Amino acid sequence: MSEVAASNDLFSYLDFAPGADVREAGEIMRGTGVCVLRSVFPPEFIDYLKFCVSMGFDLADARSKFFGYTGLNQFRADFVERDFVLYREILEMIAPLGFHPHGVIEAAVKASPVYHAMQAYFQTSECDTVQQLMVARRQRPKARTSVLPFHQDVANYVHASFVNLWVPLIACGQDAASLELVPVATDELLSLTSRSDSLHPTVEVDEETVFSRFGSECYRPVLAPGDVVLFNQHTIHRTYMPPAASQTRLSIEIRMCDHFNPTPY
Ligand SMILES: O=C(O)CCC(=O)C(=O)O
Ligand SMILES: [Fe+2]
Repeated sequence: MSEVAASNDLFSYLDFAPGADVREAGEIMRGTGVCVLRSVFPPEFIDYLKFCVSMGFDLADARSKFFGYTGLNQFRADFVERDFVLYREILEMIAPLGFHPHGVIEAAVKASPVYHAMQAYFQTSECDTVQQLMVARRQRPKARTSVLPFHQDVANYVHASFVNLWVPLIACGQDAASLELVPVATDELLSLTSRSDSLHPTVEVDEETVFSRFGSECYRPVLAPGDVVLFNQHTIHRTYMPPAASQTRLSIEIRMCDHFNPTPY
């Protein structure tokens, strides 16, 4: 059995098949900080998102190359090629082309079982998407700098309380990068690395700190487009790059909060 399959067996209690009681998933998440819901978004929705996200990256890359070519790059440091694009930037780039995905995303989330899991997790009747906290990500197999080390999303957004609906737009965990998550709920903000060579010094938590506090059994879900990983602002996680990865992974992070207890962002 492969290492990843073994890891999936160990964490089958976090893995909810289509038709499972997703309210239970939301409640389990209160104890583990993470769960996976299978096949919750239809292929048409995933295709639409993939199209919007790919277009966002294509435009960002073209812009970056163009400014490099004109020499204007020196004045436009924000146009360097990146492996994440803020969701709001994607909206700005593609709105002039007639694409307005936000209504589609809100409607798809509200019509999916994910929404019931969110209601159970937040113990609320209504949840909202938080556009400012949403990001699309591209993980190329050879790119090293965008592989995120262990972190908690709250490090970037102190005081915020949200759930990340991490939506893979291609199959991941074998041929493309997935996530590695520590299935232990905590509301502690862990201390950041003191390593001077960290590529992500504003979020990185040392692996030794994580393993000594929580053990080294991490959940590395193998995911299909349409599945969603749910985890909260304190959940410890990092990019998992399978040794055989050859595909570029695209994903979108839809972040949601309790409508009656909104995040300050
Ligand atoms: O996609 C990844 O590899 C990391 C994503 C992440 O850290 C997040 O969604 O908060
Ligand atoms: Fe994160």
